[in-house]
Amino acid sequence: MSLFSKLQFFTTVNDLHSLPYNGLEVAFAGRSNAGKSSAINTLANHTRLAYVSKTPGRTQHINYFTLGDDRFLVDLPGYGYAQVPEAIREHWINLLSKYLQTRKQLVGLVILMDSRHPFKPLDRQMLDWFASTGRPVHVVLTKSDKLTRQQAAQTLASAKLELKHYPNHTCQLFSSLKKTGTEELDHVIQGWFNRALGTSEDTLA
Ligand SMILES: Nc1nc2c(ncn2[C@@H]2O[C@H](COP(=O)(O)OP(=O)(O)OP(=O)(O)O)[C@@H](O)[C@H]2O)c(=O)[nH]1
Ligand SMILES: [Mg+2]
Repeated sequence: MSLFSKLQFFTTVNDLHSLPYNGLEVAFAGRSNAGKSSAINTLANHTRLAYVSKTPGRTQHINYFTLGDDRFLVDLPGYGYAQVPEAIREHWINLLSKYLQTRKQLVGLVILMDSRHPFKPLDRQMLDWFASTGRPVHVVLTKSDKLTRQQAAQTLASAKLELKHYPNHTCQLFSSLKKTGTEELDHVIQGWFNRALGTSEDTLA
């Protein structure tokens, strides 16, 4: 059964002091409009669990969703949106930096990038901040429905090359619109939780 079938909204927080204390979590990071909230809805097979909008910069808080058994999925505020006032952008970048480098409960990071223009400077910055923890990263190349089959294959191949220098980093194509890539993403996240909990995937499958 999908890990996400019981996904439920848990809480919204605005600063690092208010993060839930217990449990393990996997976070979704990415530029504003990359498709983070859409991907969460797609995984949960629920159209309006996480807030999606045509206006970039909508997710301006940290939204926690529970998967049950003290496991959480975290929808982080999008970065890189020019229309957000400088002071707010700076607040979130500082917070993301600290969160990625210090959050002990974070067992793995999913970075979502629009497959038409991945690996922007701020995406690389997130990769670098999190690399210091030695924990795994999964890059999700979103909106793959906007690419031809050939473009999608090329994008995936270059993303793999980009990630060669990072140990423990994987990537995949994904489309919320077509619901493609959901099983692979579900599997990666489930694997991280299982490893962190010290359970083999076989026993939980
Ligand atoms: N074609 C297509 N559009 C998508 C896909 N995923 C998301 N979108 C669209 O992209 C826009 C942004 O999606 P969101 O999921 O809100 O993006 P986000 O990363 O959560 O954005 P912020 O909350 O601003 O950080 C919306 O208009 C979505 O409908 C996809 O797989 N294919
Ligand atoms: Mg969002």
